[in-house]
Amino acid sequence: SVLKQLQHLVNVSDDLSPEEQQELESIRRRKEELLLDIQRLKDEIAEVTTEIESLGLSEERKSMQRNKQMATGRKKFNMDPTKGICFLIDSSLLKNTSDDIAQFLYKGEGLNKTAIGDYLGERDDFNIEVLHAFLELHEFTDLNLVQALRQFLWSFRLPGEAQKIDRMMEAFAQRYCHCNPGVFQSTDTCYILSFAVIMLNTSLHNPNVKDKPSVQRFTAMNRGINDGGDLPEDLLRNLYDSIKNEPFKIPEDDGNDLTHTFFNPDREGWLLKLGGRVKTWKRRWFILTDNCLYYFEYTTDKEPRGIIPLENLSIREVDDSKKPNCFELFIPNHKDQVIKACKTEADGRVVEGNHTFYRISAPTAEEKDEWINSIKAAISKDPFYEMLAARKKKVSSLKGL
Ligand code: 4IP
Repeated sequence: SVLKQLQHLVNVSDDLSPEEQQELESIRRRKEELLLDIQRLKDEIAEVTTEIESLGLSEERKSMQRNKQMATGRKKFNMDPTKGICFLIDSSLLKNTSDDIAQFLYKGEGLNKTAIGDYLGERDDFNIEVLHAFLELHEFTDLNLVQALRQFLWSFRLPGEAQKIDRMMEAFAQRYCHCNPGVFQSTDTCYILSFAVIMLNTSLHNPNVKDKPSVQRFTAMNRGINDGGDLPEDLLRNLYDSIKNEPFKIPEDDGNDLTHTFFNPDREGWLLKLGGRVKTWKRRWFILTDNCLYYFEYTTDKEPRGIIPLENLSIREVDDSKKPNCFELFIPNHKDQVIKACKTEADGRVVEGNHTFYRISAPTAEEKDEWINSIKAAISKDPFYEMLAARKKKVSSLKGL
């Protein structure tokens, strides 16, 4: 409106009185000032707009850079969990607190579940702290043990090392008991039953395990584990049914998980065996299972001809002038002692064996190596069973109190 007024005055300026001329002049000045103000405002707006634009751009650039670093961190974590975590902390993408790291692992975005398992299983105090923080993110309230285990075992992959598994299952048992007070007498009970359930899963669903346990057997196997007392039969029956109906889903099964560790498939095959007293070579069907070597005359035989418990035995490769690919089972440092074993005589009697060593020949060098490795694995003390045995002992000793 000022401009309009001005225009009008300009049009009529010739007929103006000196006062009006003065007023006109002042209006002209105001107009110029106004135009200058407008220009200044426009400049300011332009400046701010550019600033906003450049700000947006650098934010975008920054977030792109962060994403890139995050991806690098994840890759590093998958290759070496500890290095990956250090990298993410150094890049300020992760706070150096057990809670923050636990959150990161629990979310697990782009992370390899084996690497998560390795990190959580480490013996370092800080890793143990993270493990407990990680478990606190799991909500087990009102879940039965199988449901809780399903959730837990899906969030990472159990490492193969016994001590790591022990720490993780211990932390699991503590968390489960904390969320469900009163279900078990102690965390040891929960720990032992968790293993029993994992082993049951394999027995029921691994095709290599021929002998499928019944619910009665499962219940019987878990007698007395509740600090000397029995767990309610309903509870055990429910767990059994749940596993039977739906096996555990275990992430990225590359053959190195807990179920495989516990249940290596049995080795079986034809081998030649040298007699004890009478040194004749006999072709026998051998089966390696339960830390014992069984041999049969025919693959279809129900009863073995002989059973060799592997406890206290050692194995070595040997050269034989008559047969290739030989190995021997023997008692270390007692070369003349008869190995504890049994065999069935031709008349059906079961008698003790006569061998101070068992010499065996495999059909190929490869099979010889495989047998040696499998037997060695069976002979060497199984840390998992030891670990479980220790718990069971602890629990049953409480019974005596
Ligand atoms: C037999 O030789 C067989 O080799 C037996 O093997 C063997 O028993 C006997 O050992 C040996 O005398 P003959 O058949 O020529 O009599 P298998 O039982 O597999 O047939 P082992 O203990 O090796 O099974 P001794 O120790 O009983 O002589």
